[in-house]
Amino acid sequence: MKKALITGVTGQDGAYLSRILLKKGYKVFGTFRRVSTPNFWRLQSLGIYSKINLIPADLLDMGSLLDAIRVSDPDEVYNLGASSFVSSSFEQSVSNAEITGLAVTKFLESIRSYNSNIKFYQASSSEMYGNNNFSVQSEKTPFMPASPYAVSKLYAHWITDVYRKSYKMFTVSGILFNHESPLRGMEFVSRKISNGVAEISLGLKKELVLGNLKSKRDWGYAKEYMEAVHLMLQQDKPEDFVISTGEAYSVSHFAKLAFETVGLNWKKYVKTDRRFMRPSEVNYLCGDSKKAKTKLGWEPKISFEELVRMLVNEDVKRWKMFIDGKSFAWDAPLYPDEAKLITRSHQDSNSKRKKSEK
Ligand code: NDP
Ligand code: GDR
Repeated sequence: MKKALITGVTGQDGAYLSRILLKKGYKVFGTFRRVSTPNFWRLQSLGIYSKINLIPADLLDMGSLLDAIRVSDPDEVYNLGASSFVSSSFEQSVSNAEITGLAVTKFLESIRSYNSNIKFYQASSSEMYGNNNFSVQSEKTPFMPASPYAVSKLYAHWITDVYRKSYKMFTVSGILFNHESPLRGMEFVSRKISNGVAEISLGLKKELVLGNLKSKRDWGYAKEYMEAVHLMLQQDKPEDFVISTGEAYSVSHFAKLAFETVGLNWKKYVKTDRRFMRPSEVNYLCGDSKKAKTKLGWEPKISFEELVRMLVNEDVKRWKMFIDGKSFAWDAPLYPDEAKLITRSHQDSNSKRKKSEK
């Protein structure tokens, strides 16, 4: 029986990847951080919580990573753990660099000293391309990161490459473009929109406040993307792959389709506020995943329209269950109101507003 160790098992991708590996007969180990309130709702909602062998570990703590490797003795390691919200990397740039970037060297060192035959997957990101002016981005496109998160991911990406070349280890990075699902965190624009649309359609909320409506992203379905991730570690040779749909749409188009799903006109409900704009924005990302199609036999199946409808319908279903008093291990009621959070971006936008009023 193959054994896999996943960091970030409590996150969106960790949950889907775990389910794929369990179905394939793997013994799955997942690391989790001790937090004051347990956050296993994604694993619970996929019905796999009891099947995961949980190991407490923190990417900031090398000893705990080494222990996790020793305890699980894995054939494959998937490093999905990261501080993954781009906006908050502007406010917590140092911890982001340590968790998302430097931790990867600690992990690779731990693997090298325990057993350098372990295969390692690093969750790289399309954010690394930043604003590079290429109409599509492939494995060969130069990187131009535009956020502390993207810089940290780029460090992790290159150190993974260095360990592959220097020590002949099987280390690969998947450069994944945005991928969403009903298990997506609600700070991300996809779920923020689908959840907001669900609440508005049920009369629970009157408006949806967003940031930059013009930026374009290449959005796919997380479950399919995790299938590609597994395939990357089954190749004969370690290689990096872009995973994307090849289609980019604006945030406003996402909102339009989401409101149409419940028969509403988005223009009546969507407002914008500078507090949700970033100090530096990536305007356009669109991936070329031809290499994945050729070598992994992978291509996306779900269309953008189907993805948007899936998210909205699932959020409507969850809110209806909530209204009916049915309990379900889901996230929305647990999130603090974003508009009440005091962040640096909020203060910056307030001071810009005050200056412009003078
Ligand atoms: P999530 O934010 O849903 O999950 C992130 C995971 O990382 C959580 O399990 C979180 O644990 C864990 N984590 C955070 N900090 C630490 C830490 N200090 N030590 C250990 N674990 C930690 O992200 P996704 O599932 O969406 O993404 C998975 C990976 O893929 C991330 O690395 C992300 O940056 C990358 N990625 C994601 C893309 C996407 O569109 N989803 C696209 C490209 C790359 P906890 O629950 O305790 O917070
Ligand atoms: P992203 O995802 O930054 O691409 O990173 P996010 O959904 O946060 O933003 C996508 C685009 O939407 C714009 N936007 C808003 N974003 C949020 N979160 N909230 C808003 O109100 C809002 N209004 C407009 C953003 O400015 C941006 O242009 C995701 C994460 O999963 C990363 O971890 C991953 O590496 C990349 O995708 C690929």
